Amino acid sequence: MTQLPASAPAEGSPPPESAGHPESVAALLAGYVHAAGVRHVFGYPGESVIDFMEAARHRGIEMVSAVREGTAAFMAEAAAMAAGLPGVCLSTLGPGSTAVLNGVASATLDRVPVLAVSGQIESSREQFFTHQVVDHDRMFAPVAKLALRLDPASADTVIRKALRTAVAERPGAVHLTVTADAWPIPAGPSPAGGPVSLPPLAPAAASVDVYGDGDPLRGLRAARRPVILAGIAALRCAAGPELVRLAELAGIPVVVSPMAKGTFPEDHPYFAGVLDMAGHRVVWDLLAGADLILAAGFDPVELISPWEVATPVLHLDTTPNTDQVYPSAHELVGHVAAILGWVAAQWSGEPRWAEAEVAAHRARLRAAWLAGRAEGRLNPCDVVTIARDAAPPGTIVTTDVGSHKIMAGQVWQAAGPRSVLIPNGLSAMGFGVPAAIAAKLVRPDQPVIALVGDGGFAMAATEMRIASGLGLPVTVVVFADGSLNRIELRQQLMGYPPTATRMDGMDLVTLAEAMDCDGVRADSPAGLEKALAGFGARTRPLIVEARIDPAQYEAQF
Ligand SMILES: Cc1ncc(C[n+]2csc(CCOP(=O)(O)OP(=O)(O)O)c2C)c(N)n1
Ligand SMILES: [Mg+2]
Repeated sequence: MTQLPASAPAEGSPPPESAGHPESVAALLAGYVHAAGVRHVFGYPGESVIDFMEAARHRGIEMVSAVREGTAAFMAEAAAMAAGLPGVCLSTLGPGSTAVLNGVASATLDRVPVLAVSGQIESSREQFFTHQVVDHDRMFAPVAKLALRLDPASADTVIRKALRTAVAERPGAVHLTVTADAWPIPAGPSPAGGPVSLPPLAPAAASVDVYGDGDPLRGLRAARRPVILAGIAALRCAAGPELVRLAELAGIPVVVSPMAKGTFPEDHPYFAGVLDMAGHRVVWDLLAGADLILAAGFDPVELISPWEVATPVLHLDTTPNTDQVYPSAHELVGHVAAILGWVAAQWSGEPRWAEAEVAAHRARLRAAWLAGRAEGRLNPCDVVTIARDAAPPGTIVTTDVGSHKIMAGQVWQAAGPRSVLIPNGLSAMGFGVPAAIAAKLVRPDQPVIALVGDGGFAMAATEMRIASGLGLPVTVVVFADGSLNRIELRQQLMGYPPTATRMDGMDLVTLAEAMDCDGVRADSPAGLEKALAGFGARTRPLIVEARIDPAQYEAQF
C-alpha cells in the first residue's frame, strides 16, 4: 500500500480546490502540456498523481489509462511520432516509475520527444523514506535526456526547460519527478511573465554550419555513383520535398532508415529501399558500391548491422557527427531540409544514375525479400503485402520487434511521413499494439493497423481492452509462428536447439472476444485477404491471428 502524507488526497476523495486552479503546480503543468498541443496524457493512476490527472481533465486533456505504465509510455511515444508533437506519460512513484523506464529509454533512443512525469512520496519524507521510494534522478539518468524535480518555486522554469530539452535536437525523453505534496501548491512567479509562456518548439529559420577544410560539396560534385541515406532527422525536418528535388536533379538514389519511412515517397523512381530490413545485403551492396554516401539526417542509432562500408560519407544532420560510427571529412550541420535545399541549389552536374539503374536495384531488392517464399503457404511477406493492399490511403502502420518487423520494414510501402511507426532505436518488444491505439487517438481519421509478432503481442495484448473500451477500431495482425523467431533463427545459426524461444499457441479469436474485440484466424493468403477486407472502415477493433509459415525467414536473415 502506498504510504501517503496526512495532507495528500486519498483515492476517491473530492479533488482539492487547488487542483484546477491556474496557479497550482498541477494546473501549470497541464497548461503547458495543453499549450504544446497535447490532448492526451497516457498513464496509469496512483495516489501521488491524482492532482495532476484532475488538473489535466480540467484543462481538456484526456487521461488515457493503459493497462500498465510501460505500455502507456509506448503510447506517449507513438502519439508523438504520429502527431509530430511531444508525447506525455504519467506514472506514480516506485513501481509506477520503474515500470515506465523501458518506454522512457525507447523514446530517447528513438529520438522522440516525451515528457515522462512520475509522482513521488511527499517532500518531507523523500530524502529518507524507503517504502516505494526509488531515486528517480539516478534511475532515469542513463535513459532520459534530463531528469528534474518539479518544485513549486521553480515550476515554470523547470517545465519550460523540460519541454524545450525534450524537443531540442536530438529529441528524446525528459523525466519530471513531482512529490505528492507539490501538486496543489501555487507555483512560483514565472520569469517569462506567465502564466504559460511556451518556448518555441520548432525552428522558425534555418542556418547551416560547415565543418571540415575546403569546399564541403567537392566530393559530391566529383562523385559518379552517390547514394543518399536519409534518416530520422530528415523526417523531423520534414525534408521530403528537398530530398525529392535533389534526387531528381542530381539523379541520386535514396535509401531510407526504417524510422524515416515515408519521408521519401516509396513509389518514386529514385527510391532505393530501407536500410537493414529484409534483403539488407542488396541495400548494403548499393552503399558499398557507391562512391559517396550523403547521410541526410541519418542517425546511427538505427544501425542493426555494423557500419563496414569504406565509401566516403558526407554528414548532413541537425547534430555534428559526434557518433563517429562512420568518418566524414565534412559536416553540414543545421536544418536538414534547408541544407538539402542549399545542396540542390548548388548542383549543376548531370544526373548520376539513370532511373532504369535504380529500378534494376529495386528489382534485386524485391527478389531478395521474396527469397524463401513458398507458393501455397501464408508467408511473412504475403501478410505484409495483403495488409498493404487492403490499406486505404493515409493508413498508419505500427510494428513490433522481431522477424516480422524486418519483413514489414522493407515490404510495407509507406504512404507518407509519420505513417509508419517502427521502434528501431531501443527496439523494444511490446510497442506495436499500444502504438496503434495511441496513433488512432491522435489521428482519429486515419485507419490504423499493427503488424506484430506473437511474442510481442503477448506482452501487450490486454491493451486491446483499452481499444475496445475507447471504441477505437484498430486492426492488429499477429504473425503467429509459435516462436520468438528472430532469436530462434540465431540459435539455429549457432547450431543450438530452440531453448526458450518456442511458445505454445494462444487462441487469439477467443482472446479477442474476451476483450470485446472481433477476432479472426487466417492460415492462407485468401483467408487473410478476406479477414482484412475493408478494415479501414471498421467500427470495432479487430485481432487477426495470421498463422504464418515462418520458413521464409530462414532464407532472409
Ligand atoms: C522487451 C524485449 N525483450 C527482448 C527482446 C529481444 N528480441 C528481439 S526480437 C525477439 C523475438 C520476437 O518474437 P515475436 O514477437 O514472436 O516476433 P517474431 O520474431 O517471431 O516475428 C526478441 C525476444 C526485445 N527486442 N525486446
Ligand atoms: Mg513470433
